[in-house]
Amino acid sequence: MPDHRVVTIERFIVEQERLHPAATGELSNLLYDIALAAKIISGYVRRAGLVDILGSARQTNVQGEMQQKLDVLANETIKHAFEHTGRVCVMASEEEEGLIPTPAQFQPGKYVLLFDPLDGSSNIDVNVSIGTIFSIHRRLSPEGGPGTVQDLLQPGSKQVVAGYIIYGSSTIMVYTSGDGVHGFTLDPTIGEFRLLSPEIRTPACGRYYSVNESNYPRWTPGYRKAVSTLKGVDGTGPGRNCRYIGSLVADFHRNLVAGGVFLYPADTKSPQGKLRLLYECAPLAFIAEQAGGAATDGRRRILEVGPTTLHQRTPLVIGSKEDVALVERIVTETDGATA
Ligand code: FBP
Repeated sequence: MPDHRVVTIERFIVEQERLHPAATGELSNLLYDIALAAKIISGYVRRAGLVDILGSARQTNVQGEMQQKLDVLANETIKHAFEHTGRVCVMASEEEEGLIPTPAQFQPGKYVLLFDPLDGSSNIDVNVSIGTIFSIHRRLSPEGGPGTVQDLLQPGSKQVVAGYIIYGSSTIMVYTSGDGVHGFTLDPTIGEFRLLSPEIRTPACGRYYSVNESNYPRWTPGYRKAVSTLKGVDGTGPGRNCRYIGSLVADFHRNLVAGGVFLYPADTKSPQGKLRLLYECAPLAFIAEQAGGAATDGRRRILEVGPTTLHQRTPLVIGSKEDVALVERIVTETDGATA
């Protein structure tokens, strides 16, 4: 007998809102907007090989990377889903250089949205899981007027909501609003996100480590030693299994659920690290900590890093608490307390 008790994301959000008597419902509506954008992008990804949306868009983004058609489509889908709602005053995307203002004909709202429209771009054309990452803050500037860069450049500790969507064997959405981490799966038979993983907790010590080891020659001695320890080749403990998909959201999600640590250290090619603080690292750090895990840049909590530019990069060590602490201890002992 199938379980008839379906908890959709809409119902779950309403129930969460009841926990906050002062809530106006605007944040709930923002989460509905994200779920809608996720369903639209999921539809594109599912049909990617069948319609002409694979391959390069023949233009580069602010990072100097060649944009994929799906990058552009996902970026436009998210902007369109939010610009008219009256809930956000300004947005920023990993794919765009400057801030994205709310069009003049729409009322600017009290929230700020930052997003990576399609994470794992290098995996789009080879049918490997990709995703969307989002982060929501309250505006700092006076209500009613346009949002500003200062509204966007807030430390991760000020996030009110953060989450990601994975377009993989199924489409899942995982988010936190500061009351734990909850996972939903898109049920194609009803077109709704269903609550299947409430209260996700990540094991304190994991069985996986995830890192692009081809960068090993460019790492500091500290990171070389830390990864050797994770592999168990320095005899200090049992080795963990290596898993690296090359899509941050997919690597992060596996480690969140099964336990493990993901690392993208700074190296001689990317001295500030590769991953973006505002669109990738801060939102996942909020989720990791809410699930009992941790996230650092090798020395500091990612959530304490104060952003100074929209496309700032940072080293990242994220996942199971004890594994992150182990890497941080080895890196600071070997390379010193300051980068
Ligand atoms: P984008 O695809 O959003 O640019 O993200 C960067 C990313 O693809 C991450 O998803 C992933 O963890 C990393 O870069 C892979 O980098 P590399 O190919 O150097 O291992």
